[in-house]
Amino acid sequence: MNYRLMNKPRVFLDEKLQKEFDENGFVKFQMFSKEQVSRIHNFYYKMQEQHETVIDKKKFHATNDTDNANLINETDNFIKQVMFEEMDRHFFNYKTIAANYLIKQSSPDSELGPHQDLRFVDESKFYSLNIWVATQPTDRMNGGLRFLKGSHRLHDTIRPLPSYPWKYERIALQIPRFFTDVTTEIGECVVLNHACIHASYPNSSGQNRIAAILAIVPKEAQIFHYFLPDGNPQNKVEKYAMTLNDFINLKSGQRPANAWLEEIIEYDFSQVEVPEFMQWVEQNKVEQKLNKKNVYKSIRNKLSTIFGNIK
Ligand SMILES: O=C(O)CCC(=O)C(=O)O
Repeated sequence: MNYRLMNKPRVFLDEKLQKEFDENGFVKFQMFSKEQVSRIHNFYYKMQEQHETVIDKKKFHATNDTDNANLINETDNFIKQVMFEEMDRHFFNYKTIAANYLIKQSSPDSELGPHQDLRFVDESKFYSLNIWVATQPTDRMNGGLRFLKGSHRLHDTIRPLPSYPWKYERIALQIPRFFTDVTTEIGECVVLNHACIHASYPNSSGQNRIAAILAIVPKEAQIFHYFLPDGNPQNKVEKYAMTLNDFINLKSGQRPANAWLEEIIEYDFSQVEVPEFMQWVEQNKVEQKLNKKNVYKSIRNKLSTIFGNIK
């Protein structure tokens, strides 16, 4: 088995899934049973009251946003317990970060615009990813996911908190017309590279949309939290080496209390402009076509081996 793909350690057992993930920045497949999904669903409702302390402020929120260390810890344990029943059938050489619920209330304000997730690892050598599973089928009516295919390869970006000077802010309005929508059925998960630009539709279904996520990284990757104070003084990003406990106790907007400050990085947050983005879009289209051709070729070759020459 080829352990490294695109010079980064692989985590998928299935080479086809790994390839699609590497090329597109996301991949969807059936991972959970209905029964597992309904356990994830029911646990959310058991903890609903503690969870929904932030819903007046945020129509989309994660368990972490509650700043409730007990709830964050219990949720993390529960989601991991269910997901671990399936993890080793699909992934290897990984370690987990945190698990969360992502709640999207039915509201026009629940839309998530184009963004990249936080950076957890040195992305020149590794990637980090979310396993995302919703507890009901999803589509554009109830907060379905959307992706800019291949965008994890566009730039090596640092995405710090609480200040988040996003490198793609100036082109954010251009992005949605190039999105690929991903619908899901019960038990299907979407695995997404944290560096891939993605978004989700507002939920207009009249019911909460509940999803669970688990963040994982290749086993040998050191996990970091990138902190940039509000006001973004001189683009000086503090890079902290983190344990899971540091994440559980991390308070929004604050430095991790006990984590080791590994280095201070002066990162260039200068913006990607429209012409550069459009050039990338064109080039990416060509690459996607080539990839499709190569997939077709390899299927042809396999069939030829089985059935003799195919015209
Ligand atoms: O659940 C959603 O609607 C968005 C998910 C997302 O952005 C993520 O998992 O990074």
